[in-house]
Amino acid sequence: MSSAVAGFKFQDVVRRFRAWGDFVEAVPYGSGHINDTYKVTFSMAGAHVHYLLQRINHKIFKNPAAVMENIMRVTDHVRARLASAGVGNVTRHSLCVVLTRGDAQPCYQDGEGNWWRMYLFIEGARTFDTIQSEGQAEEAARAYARFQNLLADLPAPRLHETIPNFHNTPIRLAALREAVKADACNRAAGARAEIEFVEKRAALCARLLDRNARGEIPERITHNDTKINNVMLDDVTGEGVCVIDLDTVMPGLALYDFGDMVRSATASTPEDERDLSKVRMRIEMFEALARGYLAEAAFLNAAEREELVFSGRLITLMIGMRFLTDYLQGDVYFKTHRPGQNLDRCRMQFRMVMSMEEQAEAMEKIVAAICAGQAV
Ligand code: ADP
Ligand code: GN1
Ligand code: MG
Repeated sequence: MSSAVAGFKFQDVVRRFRAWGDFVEAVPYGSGHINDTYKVTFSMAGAHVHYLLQRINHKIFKNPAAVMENIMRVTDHVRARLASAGVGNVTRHSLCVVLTRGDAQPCYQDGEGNWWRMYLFIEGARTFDTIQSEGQAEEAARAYARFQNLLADLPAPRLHETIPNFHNTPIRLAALREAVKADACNRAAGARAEIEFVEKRAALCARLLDRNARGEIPERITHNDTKINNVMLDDVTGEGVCVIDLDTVMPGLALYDFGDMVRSATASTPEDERDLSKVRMRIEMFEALARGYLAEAAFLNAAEREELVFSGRLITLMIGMRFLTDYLQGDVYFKTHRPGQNLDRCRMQFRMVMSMEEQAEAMEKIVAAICAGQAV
């Protein structure tokens, strides 16, 4: 029975929430890079019930109350839309926040300044760090596109930007250059090839934002962290059951979401693979993603369709730049489990960029064929 993992007295935290029964245990869970996540078990009159407890990383999300306000609005809206469409089992298809006892707040701040939140635990489904089949890629892409569809009519006001300029690639490039200049940990010399890799591609960074500024690519409500392990797939049917990890749902470009799906779902290896000879963009996974996404994302305009392939390359380059920046700054942002892991993650991303560059023409043909099929 782990009642005090990582120094926290979980009994004291969980009793703040409207989870009934007897606390049994809290076990670290999942492989996210940002928050601390625990699977919590309660016994309700002898039956075990699970919840998902998270300590929000408030160094990264500097305004946790704004994050939770977004999440409440988004999940309430998604549930209402699903219910009015006659979808059953709605609480399995949207994250459900468990409120605090008494004051009914979406999160609880403890005496040490930690912010905690609790969700219903989605049973009978799981996430994958590396996907195994084209069916999984297609289902994941469908689920993310449905999520974007469901939020298209979210009433005003605009959602909070929980991390400003999150996908602003020119700003990410400037941050990398600053980190190289400061070289706080004397690591830049060991990452020369990676820094050069980025500089050679610097001209690509502003492409989507420029088209956005010209009014060609619209702002939408997007997820902004559509890594493949942020969508739960049903254990039996394989269906995309629920989109999770909603901290970064905010105004963005739909292409950021498609791009991050391409980055994470087409990868042949884990994100920190050191044997780069194993790393490649699996084109059959790309085809499945594009099929699934385009089947649901009828809202995409011509300019967005034109940039689907490019978005994968850009987001992969940008996430690689972020891993590199964090490596140079001393691993202060992403969780790491061994020395050099952020540099390994960066190298793996850049190998994926190369693989996408090599296969760009074939990827474009796939998108064109799917779009042509839809036009018929
Ligand atoms: P992070 O922001 O650190 O990535 P996530 O919110 O993605 O944290 O949660 C980490 C992992 O916990 C997910 O990849 C998923 O496997 C699991 N998880 C998150 N929310 C739920 C939930 N409501 N039910 C079941 N599992 C969940
Ligand atoms: C983080 O939270 P998680 O692990 O799903 C990061 C993403 C990166 C991803 C890379 C808030 O996602 O932006 O793409 O790691 N989330 C945040 O694996 O920075
Ligand atoms: Mg996550």
